[in-house]
Amino acid sequence: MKIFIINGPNLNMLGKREPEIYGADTLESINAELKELCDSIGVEPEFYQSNCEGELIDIIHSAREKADGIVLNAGAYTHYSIAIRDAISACEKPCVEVHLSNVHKREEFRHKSVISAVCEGVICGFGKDSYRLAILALAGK
Ligand code: DHK
Repeated sequence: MKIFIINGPNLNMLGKREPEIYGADTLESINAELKELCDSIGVEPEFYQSNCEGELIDIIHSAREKADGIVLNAGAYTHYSIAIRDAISACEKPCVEVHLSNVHKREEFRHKSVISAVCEGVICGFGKDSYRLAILALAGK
């Protein structure tokens, strides 16, 4: 089973960016841990990060042919990108929406997600473990 693990805007800044909200780990170290998890359960991960909406859309489109599922932290695009929502629909692969922080405890504009309705499920608030839980859910573990 192949899973695309996709991070959107500003998530390349993890470790430096508001660590009290997003944690002290870098994206690189989180991805290294997720790779170990994937290896232990027979999942093949591919990791992507982009700050550009169009690039994220291209990556999601490519999952249609190349992946069995997607773990997606779309960052702030979660809250307003209909284009990313449409890409998830077009891809026709199960997608789990992930957030490090509990967006519902934060500013009101983060309470709304335009992508949840086209995702299999949503996991938020567990820091880097949100990604682990999403991988386990997709893998049916
Ligand atoms: C990450 C972001 O960059 C924010 O724009 C979202 C999400 C929350 C997170 O918690 O991982 O609102």
